[in-house]
Amino acid sequence: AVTHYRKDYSTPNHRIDRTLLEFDLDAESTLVKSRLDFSPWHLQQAEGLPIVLDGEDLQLECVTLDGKLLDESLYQQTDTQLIIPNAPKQGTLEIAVRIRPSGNTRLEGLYMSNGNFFTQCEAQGFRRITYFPDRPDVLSRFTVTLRADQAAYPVTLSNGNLIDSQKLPDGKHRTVWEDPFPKPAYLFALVAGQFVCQEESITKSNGQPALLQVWVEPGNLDKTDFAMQSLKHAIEWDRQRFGLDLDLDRFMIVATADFNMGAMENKGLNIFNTKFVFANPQLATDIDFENVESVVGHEYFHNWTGNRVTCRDWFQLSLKEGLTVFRDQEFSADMLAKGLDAQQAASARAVKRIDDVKVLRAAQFPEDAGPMAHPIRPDSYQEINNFYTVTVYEKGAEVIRMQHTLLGEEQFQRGMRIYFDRHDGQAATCEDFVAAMETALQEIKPDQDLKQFRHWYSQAGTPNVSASWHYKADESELVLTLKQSCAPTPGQAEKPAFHIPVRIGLVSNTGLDLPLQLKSPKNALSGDILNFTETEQVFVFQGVAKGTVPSLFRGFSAPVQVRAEYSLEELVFLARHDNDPFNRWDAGQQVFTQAIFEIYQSSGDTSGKLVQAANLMMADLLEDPSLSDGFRALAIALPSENTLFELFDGLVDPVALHFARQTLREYLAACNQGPLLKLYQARATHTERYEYNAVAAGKRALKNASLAYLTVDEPGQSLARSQFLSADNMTDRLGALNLLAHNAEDAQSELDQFFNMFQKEALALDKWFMTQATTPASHPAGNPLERIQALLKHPAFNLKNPNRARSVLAAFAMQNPSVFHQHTGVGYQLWASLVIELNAINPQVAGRMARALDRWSKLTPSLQTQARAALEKINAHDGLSPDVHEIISKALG
Ligand code: B3K
Ligand code: ZN
Repeated sequence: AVTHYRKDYSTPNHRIDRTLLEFDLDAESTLVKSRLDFSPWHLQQAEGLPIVLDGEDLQLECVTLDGKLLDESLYQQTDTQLIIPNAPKQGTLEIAVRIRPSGNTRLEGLYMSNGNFFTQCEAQGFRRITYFPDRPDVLSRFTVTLRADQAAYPVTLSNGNLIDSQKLPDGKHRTVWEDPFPKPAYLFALVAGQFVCQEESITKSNGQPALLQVWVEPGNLDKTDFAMQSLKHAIEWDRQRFGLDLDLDRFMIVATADFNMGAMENKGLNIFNTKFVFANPQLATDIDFENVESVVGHEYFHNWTGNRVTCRDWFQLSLKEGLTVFRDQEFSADMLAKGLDAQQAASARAVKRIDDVKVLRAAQFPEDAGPMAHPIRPDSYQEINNFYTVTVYEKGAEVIRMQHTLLGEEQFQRGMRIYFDRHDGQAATCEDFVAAMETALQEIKPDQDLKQFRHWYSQAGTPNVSASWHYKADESELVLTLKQSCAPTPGQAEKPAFHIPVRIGLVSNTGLDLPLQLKSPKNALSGDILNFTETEQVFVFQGVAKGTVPSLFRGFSAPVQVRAEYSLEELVFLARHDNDPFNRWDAGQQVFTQAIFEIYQSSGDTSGKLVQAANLMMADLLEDPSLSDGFRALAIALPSENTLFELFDGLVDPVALHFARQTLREYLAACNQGPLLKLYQARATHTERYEYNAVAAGKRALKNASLAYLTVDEPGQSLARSQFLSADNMTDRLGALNLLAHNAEDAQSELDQFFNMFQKEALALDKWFMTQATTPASHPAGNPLERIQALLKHPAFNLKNPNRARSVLAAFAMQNPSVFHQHTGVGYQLWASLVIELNAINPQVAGRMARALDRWSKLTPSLQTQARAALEKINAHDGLSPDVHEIISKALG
């Protein structure tokens, strides 16, 4: 396996100033002709440097240089490149290749989905379309001609503006597209086939109109309203909050059922997984609506952060991804808060923040602690597709958020303007971004810099922060000691201290925030942000009343694992009184976590003091009318099994952990049945029509969170059965179905009804598969693995479709720990054989699925033995893709 290193970056020899592409689209054999105008990268550069083009699985027809056909002695062709040695500094290259889209199951390059053509070029798919310098620092102006059969492929789209459209004699037609903006090849896209669109015209800030279109396969126009609305909101929001306007006359979104990822920000022609476009109340849950809005926003925001300024090389991926995730998170938060009063708005924002942090803790913290740990700006990779990770994306967003915290909104926006002034139209680096922010910071705080802050870009691993404090009654001082450390990660044994922004509050025993008066060190406090920069630091606060409890990392101000010396009483106090909703939620989660661990370590005993405290806290939460429904739904929900697995100090048996969590759930349900029922019923009897907004979604969330407790036994299960039947929306219907399928002895009739109702709706069927694939080991009818094996044989199952594959395989191996980790090892064996099967079909998706055992070294010894056997089975397979090979070999260490 070849490893690529960030330090090896060198500039290419040539620019490609213009790129003309011509496609004769045919499922079995598409002819791709290109005409590339090249010039020297450095003006002073010598003659005779080679032109280096990437290409894979291409059938080369001919190469012409400045009009002269090159015979084979004048170029070198390998499996991955076409090299023209001794090339002139400047000239025109013409290349013709043939490709076979119908055989492309990898879904990278040009492929077919349901008879239509799509492309996916990021990161390195363009090289599967034609020979080209397939690297993000080569920006070119593209003009694209598409020729296709008119009847089979009436709609043909590419990036930019439609400049010509004609019928051709032989039943074919032709369109010509010109993208006014230079772009790297990974932003190229084409789509061709049978589509219909919803469209709307808007007016840009400069008074010019722009056409917005959402294209889908016929029959799906009843699912596009919300995506269109989200797009308009995103455009408006980027204008308002970032001062960034749409730079195109035409902005298109096209949905496909076969897509490796969520969506792709190709210039002016975003291609989306249907999962992040389709939304109507019957088919999409509140979470789906939220995801559609955020992904539509995300791809749109890439138009500036990603496309106008792109990445110099793929090690800089977080430059666009971390920043764009930060932007989409802020967009969603602003949308959720829109139109609410101040208190409701704060609560809606907190709910969004909690949701985002849950993802980070459940998925990114394990990544940072496992064999794939990497800095948000990696130093090396074998397969770049494996580095579209929660670290690069979500931790990357946290690193941007910390800069936002340190600078404040106004200076952060100033930093954004500096960034665009310096780098618009360029391929930039993470360093360029931080340098722009540093300039903005120093405009207001000339004595500060981001030197130490840059460690967040270069160092992997989640920092551990331990916090302890004592009160000096005589001086009315609270002395807070913070210590930070970061465990070794692959290739990084020791790490200098991080610059960690700690948003802090001091909560007095009456529940009020005290004013912050920092005595020492001088200047470490800015507003409510403590700058924590040393391995160990002591902070002394003055004027502190007795009984005051510090609230640390409010709003999750840094992506760290905190161990604070709270007593149980203090945690319960914060869960009741912290004025920061994030920390209030977090304190409660810590109480639940400790209670579950207490049960886990006592083999099921619920009489311990942590369980008792959790129960009292639960009773309080259920009765507290001052909390919003959305917040309360999160506050009463137990931490996920993946989060608990990570938090436990020592080796874990996920099956026993599941049962411990289940025991607490049953105990809390039994003790609080009355209030739970009251909460449920107050929200179940409403009759208003479904609407997606923070308040309505919060209400449904609390209703379903209450039902989740109530369904531990029959009376609650009857409620779920009637909710399933009477639901007028997918949130309530699927919520009930999930609970029945996971808890009731028999949910076959509901599962059958759901199947019959939605058998023509692929995304709803994915949910049907997923519900069953996540049935836990505690299910009363026993052995859910048999059900999963049956799902794999179901006529509607299809490993080639990534959404369907994920709905069973990822659901079972990553979201169903008690079945996946069953002690016999059969779960691991099933996973291994599916990864091997998928490896041959779609290496990129197989690479994702291959990560299910990343954290196997945290399993109990006998499970480790089973896990190793499964990993070795995959490793021994002939013909492993680089994607799967990298993951498995790193896991085996
Ligand atoms: N930029 C795309 C990522 C596609 C990568 C495929 N290997 C999605 C996004 O972050 O918007
Ligand atoms: Zn992105």
